Amino acid sequence: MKNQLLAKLESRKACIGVVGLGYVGLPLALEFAKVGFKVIGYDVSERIVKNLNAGHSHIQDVPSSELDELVKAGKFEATADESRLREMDAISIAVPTPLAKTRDPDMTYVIAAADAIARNCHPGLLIVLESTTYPGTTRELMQPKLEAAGLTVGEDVFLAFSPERVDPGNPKWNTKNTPKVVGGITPACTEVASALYASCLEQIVPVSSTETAELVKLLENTFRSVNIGLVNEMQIVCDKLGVNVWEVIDAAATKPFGFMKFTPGPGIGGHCIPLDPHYLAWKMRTLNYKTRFIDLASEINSEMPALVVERVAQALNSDKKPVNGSRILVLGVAYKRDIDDMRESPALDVIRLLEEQKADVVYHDPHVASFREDGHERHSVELTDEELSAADAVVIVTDHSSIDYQRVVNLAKVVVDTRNATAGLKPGGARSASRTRPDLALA
Ligand code: SAJ
Repeated sequence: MKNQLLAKLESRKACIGVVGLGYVGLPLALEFAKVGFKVIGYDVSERIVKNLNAGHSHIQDVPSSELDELVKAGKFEATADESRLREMDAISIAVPTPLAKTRDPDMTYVIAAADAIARNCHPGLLIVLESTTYPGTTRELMQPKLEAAGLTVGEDVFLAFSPERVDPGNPKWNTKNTPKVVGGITPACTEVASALYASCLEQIVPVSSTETAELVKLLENTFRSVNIGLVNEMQIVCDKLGVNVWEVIDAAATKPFGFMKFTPGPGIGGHCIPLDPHYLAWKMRTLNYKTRFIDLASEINSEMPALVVERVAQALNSDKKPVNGSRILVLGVAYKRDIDDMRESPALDVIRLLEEQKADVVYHDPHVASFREDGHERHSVELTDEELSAADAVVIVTDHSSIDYQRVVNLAKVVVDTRNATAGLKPGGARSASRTRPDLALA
């Protein structure tokens, strides 16, 4: 079976399947199609399937022109028909793995995909799970389903894990040139999974097991969460000592070795960093081990929005204004600069906390025209001179590059800058409360 599959991959005669056509699955599907494979993308959304087959891409990194060309060439087609899985020789699964409100893994989508594949699997099939998940998922959740279908993993079918490393909008690193870690249930699984990705990706990094590959991803993103937590704590330390944390970090970053720059902020957002470490924490809890770094970083990072609101209250206080009834303009609500993604954005917490104190909150974000939260729609206000000068405080939560921060400083009464976006600007009319202690605020 292994040699037959390797030959099909080598000759590009294999039919490749991708389950889940989002920001991970669609770019991956097209990389396979571009090297000559027939690719079938499976997604449960009929709307996405219809649009893709019409050549319309819903993913920012996939131009519709490229998609349309591959659809017309008969190299890529999308389907919502589960029975089409039967035609596939190799399947990569890239479905969401969100966390439930209780911070427990929500494996609904992975289980649905695994069950669909188990209903349609056949000897000679390779399955690779890409979704970020707790260590052990591939072996404990996926393998039994294949064996229940009467197939032996490593002989009849092949099973591996390969973490997705897609950073949407990254101008330098993309699906093709980002090294791809691959770990199989057996060496034969690792071999065929590596051959699958080697057909279209530049660098393959085989590892000895699925747990190893699952942990690689969790280490990568826990590393970020912990280091962001560290610099957020440095923000608190510097505020109490009246030191500018940004100056400390920039000077530390001149160390040419043994240091990596992270920057403090209003908290962490996105669908990776705030969530991925909790997959590891959850698994270790089942083994009666408390992953203290993960828990502490998460604790510090999630208390940052409240600290931002405290800085706003102190800034208003120095103008003898209560938060209650003050007009606050939140500048930038996406979870990081120059994107439109709101998932887990700390701006949502900042707005909620301010409104709990009865502030009158509006927002401006050039990338987010509107968003729904707690059941009601909010719309970005135009960044007019009136809007800027009418606000009792302007809070920079996300530092989009397209904003003229000198204009903000000139017109606003007070600016709370959580991203150091106003560093080095000429002091305008605003007093910048870039520290917890406004008496130490820069003029
Ligand atoms: N953040 C900070 N300080 C920092 C870095 C980030 O406060 O020094 C905040 C951001 O504002 C954001 C959150 O943390 O709210 C996450 O930022 P991120 O730069 O980690 O961006 P993400 O969530 O898009 O993370 C993705 C991840 N990619 C994958 O999981 C494949 C991550 O592993 C990448 O390292 C990251 O992109 C990247 O480097 O851009």
